[in-house]
Amino acid sequence: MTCIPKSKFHHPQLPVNELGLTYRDYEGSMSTLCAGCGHDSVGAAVVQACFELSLPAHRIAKLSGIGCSSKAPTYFLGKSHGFNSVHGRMPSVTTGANLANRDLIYLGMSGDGDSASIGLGQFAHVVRRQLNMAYIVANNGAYGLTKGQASATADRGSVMKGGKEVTDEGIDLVDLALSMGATYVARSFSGDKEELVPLIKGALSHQGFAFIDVMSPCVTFNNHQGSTKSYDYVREHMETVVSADFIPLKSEITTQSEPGVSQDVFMHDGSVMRLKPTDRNYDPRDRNSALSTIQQHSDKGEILTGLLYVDPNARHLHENINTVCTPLNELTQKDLCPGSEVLEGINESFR
Ligand SMILES: Cc1ncc(C[n+]2csc(CCOP(=O)(O)OP(=O)(O)O)c2C)c(N)n1
Ligand code: SF4
Repeated sequence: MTCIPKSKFHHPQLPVNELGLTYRDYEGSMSTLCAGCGHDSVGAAVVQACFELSLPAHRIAKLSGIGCSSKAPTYFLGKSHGFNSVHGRMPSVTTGANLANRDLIYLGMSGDGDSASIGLGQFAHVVRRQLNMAYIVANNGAYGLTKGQASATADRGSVMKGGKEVTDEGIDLVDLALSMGATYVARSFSGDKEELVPLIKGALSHQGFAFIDVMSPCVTFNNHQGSTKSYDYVREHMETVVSADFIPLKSEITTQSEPGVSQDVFMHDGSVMRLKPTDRNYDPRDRNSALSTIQQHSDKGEILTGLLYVDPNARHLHENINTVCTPLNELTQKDLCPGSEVLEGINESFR
């Protein structure tokens, strides 16, 4: 419970990162989610990723909408900036914050209801604007917080807890993110920390819009037989097409990528995603082939996981609209209002 404070004590020999911080320093309040909820594992993976990247807490801003998934940021990165916004409106709040201060690392945490139902319009536009952020959806195919109604990602033909079959086509957010121009797209499972942590590290380091759809089962309302978002179903149907390892810029690359087995993709900031496609014909730098492969697998009821698409030459909103490198919130009155003479000159140039 959040009213029960977490103990600040930890084992004196816990490993520390480059900042001298332990994993515990990246945790948040005590979780109030149901025991076994996938969202807590997603939070733990975020903590692990930020610890391993040695990110200073004050450089991260975590934003969310409404839902159990959107509550989850309270339980990680307790020393970072945080904003719990309105249902489905996290993207526009993040856009405003990012435009005002481009120097922070933006982490959006959302649910499938938050992003694919009420927030679908906001989701589509934040992708096409290529906001520089990592956007995680903890996807359980249901509205957990309001007691288990089907969300827009629930698959057609799957059965909800009350016994009703879903009759509408489900929305695949990975598909949508790819079509709208996301430059880093991955899918994973809350129960697979080994796969998820490097994907989150890559997303936080990506200079562009990074999206991760995490299958994150709701143990209370959508973990029964007939659900396609339960722990059992996801475990039985997931197939990793490209496993990724993240090598930060500062680290020495000690081994060579093996030709035909793995490939190194150099990101904007010099860090490296080392990719191992399980299917030799799958190229995670080819958007069209990613789209068709995901579709083919989804038709067979399979869930393709791993880093599905990456554009190492990605651009983001600030580059597209050519803003100054200084964060806008640091500009002074003098920078913003250079005086009547300069204004006269600008007006003159339009005559
Ligand atoms: C504008 C508005 N409409 C509806 C709600 C009610 N509501 C709260 S959370 C939620 C759905 C949450 O589902 P999801 O985003 O999938 O998160 P989960 O709880 O499953 O993690 C709804 C419909 C609300 N809070 N605000
Ligand atoms: S209701 Fe579902 S989504 Fe919400 S905390 Fe419980 S298990 Fe998680």
